[in-house]
Amino acid sequence: MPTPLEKWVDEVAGLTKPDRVYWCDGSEEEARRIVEAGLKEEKIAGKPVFYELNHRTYPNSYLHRSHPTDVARTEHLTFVCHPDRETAGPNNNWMDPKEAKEKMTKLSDGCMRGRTMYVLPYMMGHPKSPYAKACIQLTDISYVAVSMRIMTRMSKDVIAKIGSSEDFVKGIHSVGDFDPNKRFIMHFPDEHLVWSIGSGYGGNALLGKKCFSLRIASWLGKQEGWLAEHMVIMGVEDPKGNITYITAALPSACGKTNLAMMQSTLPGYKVWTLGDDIAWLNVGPDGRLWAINPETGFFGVAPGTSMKTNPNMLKTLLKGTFYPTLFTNTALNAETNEPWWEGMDGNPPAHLLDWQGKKFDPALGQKAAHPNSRFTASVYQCDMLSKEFDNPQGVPISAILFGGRRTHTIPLVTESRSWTHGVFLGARMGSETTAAAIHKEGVLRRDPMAMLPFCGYNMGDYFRHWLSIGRRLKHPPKIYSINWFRTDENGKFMWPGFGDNIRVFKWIIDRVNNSVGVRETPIGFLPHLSDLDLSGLSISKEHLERLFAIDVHESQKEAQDAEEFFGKFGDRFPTELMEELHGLKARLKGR
Ligand code: OXD
Ligand code: MN
Repeated sequence: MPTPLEKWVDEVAGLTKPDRVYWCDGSEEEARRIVEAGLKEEKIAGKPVFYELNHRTYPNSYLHRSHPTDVARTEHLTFVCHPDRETAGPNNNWMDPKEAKEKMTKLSDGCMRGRTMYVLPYMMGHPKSPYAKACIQLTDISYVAVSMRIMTRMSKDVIAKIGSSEDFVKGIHSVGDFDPNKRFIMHFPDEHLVWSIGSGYGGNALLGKKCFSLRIASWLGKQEGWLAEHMVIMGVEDPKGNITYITAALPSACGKTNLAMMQSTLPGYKVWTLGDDIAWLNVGPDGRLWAINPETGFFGVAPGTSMKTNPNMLKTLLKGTFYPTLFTNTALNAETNEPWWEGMDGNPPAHLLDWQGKKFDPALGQKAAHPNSRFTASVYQCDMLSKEFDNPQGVPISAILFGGRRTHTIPLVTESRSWTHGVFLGARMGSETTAAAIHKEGVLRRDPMAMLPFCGYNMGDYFRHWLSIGRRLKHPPKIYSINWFRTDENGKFMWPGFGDNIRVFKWIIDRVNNSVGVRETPIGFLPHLSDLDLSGLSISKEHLERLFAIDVHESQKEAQDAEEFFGKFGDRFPTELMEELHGLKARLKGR
């Protein structure tokens, strides 16, 4: 009698018609064989899936060049298929599940012909965590199979764990023919199923990541009483050796990976990394909020990663273990066979191939590495990995940070007045678009809790869920708004950022320990400037004051804009947060 898992794999193979079905065991030897298939047999638009890099300097590292039309997440082709549109909410594209299944069945007929279907068994979360989920992804490309082995706990034990149960998370993935017109990423939250075709790019194709661990998991969390969040998890050790655990939500392109691996500039303070992208948060029996990172890898943006911005990431990439390290759409130094990207230390090499493998000509004014080029590396290669990383319970969280790229209005750090006010600060979060993005520069996009593209249900309900979690916490973390990106009249950043952000963390830890006070302002609690440790930093008093300045007119405009955004969620937007908004407006008016 076949198990439900075997039956499902047979059914998908019957539809997609691969030449071979291969069940992965997650071993090192197997990873080498799959890389080999990507080097020699499998092709993307006639070219190999992997190129071997210089293993003397970049041990066990490979370059992947994606299909040129397939370089980023495609939000407009991403659908959340709840039975009704209202449950998906205004924050998601919606399709009726039946219609979506019919569409995907048609597109998938024979889509794996000539290819191998890899069956990938993996856990999101430590297998001993009660929050861990057993998952199976089917894919027809070695790049995804190898990436998933880095990003998740992949092992044949997961097949044994699933046994004859029907309870496992399903992912069906095929690169199809990479046709952007036949590219869809469909989520079926009630079936714990993600079905993706036409793309091999990370967020569209590594289905354990954004698709399951955020979109579907946020829906599971809503039903089961926990939160799946787009957050960094880090431990900050003080000079006495006490470690405070903190999570931070920032939209894409605001430096989450750099923050997670911050190299402290304050003597005696040290950061320990637990995750750079996803946090699952639950209310522990002790009434505190606990966090686990369900992933085991970093899938970070390469351009801008340097010894100045993130020395620890570079060290991680160069470490080399039996997990391969992958570089996707970076440029290549043709002389040394090493990856290269804009913002790396040193001058551009003389003989450079661009991300598509063509000879790079700087005169053309284009970038050599794709702006969204990536590295994929195991967390176990990171020297600053927290010793609690594999603790199935996770770590207790003392502070939650909500940030974004805001050149005006938002102070360097603001403490919320309460949990509800903190949820309000998260809900009004936004970030200004950068020149690197396709959007107009400097346009503010609201992105509540950095979850707008990743919340798998109506965000009005999501805000309510955050409030209900707060009611269950006996010892809630303090919530902060942070902003490293305020600029002066010449457009120059006023705060040095990077390793100096530790100074803000030190103040937050002092607040958690009740060792410093605050100033009450209309927008929340601000530090007494003398409580900030600025030793070794040359920053004038006037400059510092401007980092915390509240312009009443700008703040009123900000509140107005947030109100318009909240209006999109209609009746589902919680009254408690509307009251926070009205309270803010009244305080700004001086009433
Ligand atoms: C990511 C993203 O790739 O947030 O992590 O876009
Ligand atoms: Mn992310």
